Amino acid sequence: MSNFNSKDHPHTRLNPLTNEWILVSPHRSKRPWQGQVEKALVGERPKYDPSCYLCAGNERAGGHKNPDYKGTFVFTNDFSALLSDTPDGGVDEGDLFQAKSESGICKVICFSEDHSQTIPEMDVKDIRKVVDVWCEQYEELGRKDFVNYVQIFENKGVIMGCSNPHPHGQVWSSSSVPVEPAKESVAQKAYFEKHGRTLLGDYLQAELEKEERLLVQNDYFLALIPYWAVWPFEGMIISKRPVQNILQLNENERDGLADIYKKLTVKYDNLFETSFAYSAGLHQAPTDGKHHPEWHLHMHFYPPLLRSATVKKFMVGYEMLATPQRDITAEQAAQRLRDLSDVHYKAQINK
Ligand code: H2U
Ligand code: ZN
Repeated sequence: MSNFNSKDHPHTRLNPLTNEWILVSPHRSKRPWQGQVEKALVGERPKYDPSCYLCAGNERAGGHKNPDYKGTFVFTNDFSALLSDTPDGGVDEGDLFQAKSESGICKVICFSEDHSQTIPEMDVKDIRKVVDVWCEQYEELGRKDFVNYVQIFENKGVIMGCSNPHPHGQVWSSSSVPVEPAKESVAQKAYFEKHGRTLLGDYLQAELEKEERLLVQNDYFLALIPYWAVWPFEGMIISKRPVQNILQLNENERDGLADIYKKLTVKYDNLFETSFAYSAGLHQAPTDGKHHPEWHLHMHFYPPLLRSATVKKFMVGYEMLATPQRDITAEQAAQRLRDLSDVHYKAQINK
């Protein structure tokens, strides 16, 4: 009989969404940590910042002026990485030099006119407006002939390269399906063809039974640390109903998405009592005009913090050259987040 147990012994785990493996080294998390557990000393932000390019009424690059908006506000990125009028063509010089023209549209979404807010501090009814904008953008951009994928995401926090604390996210739409969703497309299609059910539908059911990686849930969505998580507190939100994209969500499910987005990010902020940085984004079916029954709507959260408000995990060395590696297991990380209050730490202080 094998003495192996995944709580103590080094092992690799499969990410079935990408068909890639990660390395888990649980024995290493037992080594002592002598660093401080610091809280980030960040002052309160004003509700309006005259120097912020996302605040209502202010000027952006190129002389554009934001309207006096309330709630959400969407504009085309003034420094778009993709352009809608790229000429067709590319480079085709044998196996070694390949390039393809790429078109697309990039937008910025302000989540609120209130410069001081973040998702975990916003009311669910206001986050719902963000979900509605995501739906509008997926529909409007996805409808265009040259757009085959719509990537909605949020970069939060300076350590994630976010340029501005004003609550905002982005949408980049492109003519090709980008690398990460393309890998997930292949894996989900293979699973659906084999089982006749979505990969994430089956995964969600299994995790509901196992319980050890669950974080929070409501009637329509579940948030968990995936079995194959790479980042210490990596999270995933999965829709309980196997929908292919956000447009298929009904009114209650849209509210449910806003609710779980807040619930998960409140847990995150409470972990180190800091505004928890991450890159997060939706993954959903390509907008290539084809039917995608294999696709199952979900959202990834990739937060870099490891031990405190200032100590992050570095994806360097072995991770860059060989395989992504983690010390604390997904189960330990989930337990820590589960044990935290569901009330935002700032709201607890103000009570
Ligand atoms: P971050 O989410 O990474 O902070 O990016 C904000 C985007 O805002 C960034 O892509 C755009 C940048 O190009 N931007 C404008 O469109 N107009 C501006 O005046 C400044 C920044
Ligand atoms: Zn602002």
